[in-house]
Amino acid sequence: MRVAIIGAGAAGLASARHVSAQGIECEVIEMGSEVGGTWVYTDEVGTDRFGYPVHTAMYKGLRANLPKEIMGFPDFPIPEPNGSYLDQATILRFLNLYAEHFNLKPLIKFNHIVTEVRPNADKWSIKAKNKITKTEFASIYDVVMICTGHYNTPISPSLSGQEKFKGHVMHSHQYRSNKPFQNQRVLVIGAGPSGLDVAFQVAEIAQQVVLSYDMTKKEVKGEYPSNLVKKPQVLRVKDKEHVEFVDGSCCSFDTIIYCTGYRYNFPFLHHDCGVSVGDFHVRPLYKHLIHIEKPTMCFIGIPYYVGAFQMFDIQARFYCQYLNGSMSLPTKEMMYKDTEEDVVKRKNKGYSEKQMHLLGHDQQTYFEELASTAKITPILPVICKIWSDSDNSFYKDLKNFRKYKYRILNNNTFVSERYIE
Ligand SMILES: Cc1cc2nc3c(=O)[nH]c(=O)nc-3n(C[C@H](O)[C@H](O)[C@H](O)COP(=O)(O)OP(=O)(O)OC[C@H]3O[C@@H](n4cnc5c(N)ncnc54)[C@H](O)[C@@H]3O)c2cc1C
Ligand SMILES: *[C@@H]1O[C@H](CO)[C@@H](O)[C@H](O)[C@H]1NC(C)=O
Ligand SMILES: *[C@@H]1O[C@H](CO)[C@@H](O)[C@H](O)[C@H]1NC(C)=O
Ligand SMILES: *[C@H]1O[C@H](CO)[C@@H](O)[C@H](O)[C@@H]1NC(C)=O
Repeated sequence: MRVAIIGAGAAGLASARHVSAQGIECEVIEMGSEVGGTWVYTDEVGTDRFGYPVHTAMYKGLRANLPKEIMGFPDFPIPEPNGSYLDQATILRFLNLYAEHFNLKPLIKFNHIVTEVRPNADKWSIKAKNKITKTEFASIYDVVMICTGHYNTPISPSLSGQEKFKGHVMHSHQYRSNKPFQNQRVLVIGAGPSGLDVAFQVAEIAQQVVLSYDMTKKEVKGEYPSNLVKKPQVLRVKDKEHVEFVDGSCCSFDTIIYCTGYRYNFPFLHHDCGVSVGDFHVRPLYKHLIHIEKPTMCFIGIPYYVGAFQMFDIQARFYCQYLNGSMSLPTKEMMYKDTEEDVVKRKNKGYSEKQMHLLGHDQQTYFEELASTAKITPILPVICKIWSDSDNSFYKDLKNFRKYKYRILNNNTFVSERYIE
């Protein structure tokens, strides 16, 4: 059996580690020149020096918004000695350590961008292009694991009257540092993790920052810098610099930064793969993971708002139980039924069509389902408890939440205490 793993970010690395541990031959195809995916920083935005889309949204000075105690892999924790909230370079170093520890780098074909995945009888034919030599690569695999991430194709809504705006307009995907915004008036749209983090960073240097978001949905509390104000949604762009908000107020800006998220995008999937990819969903997947019609294809990392590395690990182990014959899959009908039940549960909880892969505070339930279905080691409850605690602190006190350090006491309990750097 030959397995192709597309992408060498955290998800691809966890997959390669567990697949190769089965003694199964696997090859990782990665378009970048190093491991780490999202955690690799580059000055490039838009397209890279080879003319391909830049993958990463990483920016200077990014510190993780989850503590290191839950950002490692279940049996390969992050060894750093000090505070809980690590910076980008440290996480990237950790992913390299992981890849070296499990001897994964020799499995990776770097600088190869996958251009097509297509069914070929009961196998998969994959085409890739070497970005440096421009030569084509093609090969046939029995199994394909798609680990290409989903924070790389930005969504930017168009504001009414946007064409009138003469300032700079960008998406957080292109944000690399706060330097360009010195003394500017900046409008940040969206108050998710990126919007908040970017707004705080830009406020350090800008004249004024306005953070615009749907204030009826989520209250973002805590202490704000004095030059950062919150406003409701934009009504329209009035002229070359003025933007009017739904509360009737109006301000002028030099720059608008959309922090309005990303959509799923797998441009290399041939139509015959039978995967339906919408902005906010990928179908038909069993457990958000296995292609129901063609189970030799899986996606690692589709769910979001989750302890990502922990999830990649348990998803990869779940899939390996299937690959190595320890678990057989239910019938297609049963898998569709299972997926449909999940959709109904979500609707009953008030989740929208856009939230079909959101886990959040329910991630423990998902992990338990994977563990009990495949009879694999579960993710410890303490991990999900820390995730929830950290997430609550983020929204309660964005300015200070990273000053806490977590300590795991046992499978179920933790303490967090103020940590002086
Ligand atoms: C700004 C930002 C901050 C974040 N902060 C945190 C945080 O603090 N904590 C946390 O847990 N998570 C955070 N995340 C989420 C983060 O995305 C995950 O932690 C994780 O890194 C995702 O891993 P991945 O392997 O799924 O995807 P990626 O890291 O995106 O890796 C995908 C890989 O696939 C490769 N690839 C893509 N397309 C192709 C192709 N066609 N051919 C070949 N290779 C391809 C890419 O080059 C890349 O290396 C953050 C995300 C962003 C964008
Ligand atoms: C951790 O803290 C110690 C003591 O302050 C310091 O010497 C060390 O360099 C720090 N380690 C890292 C990785 O930051
Ligand atoms: C903690 O969880 C692990 C993994 O599920 C289990 O093997 C171990 O026995 C648990 N420890 C305690 C004290 O319950
Ligand atoms: C699949 O195969 C063996 C049985 O031979 C299991 O004991 C393993 O744990 C393995 N699964 C995974 C996920 O490694």
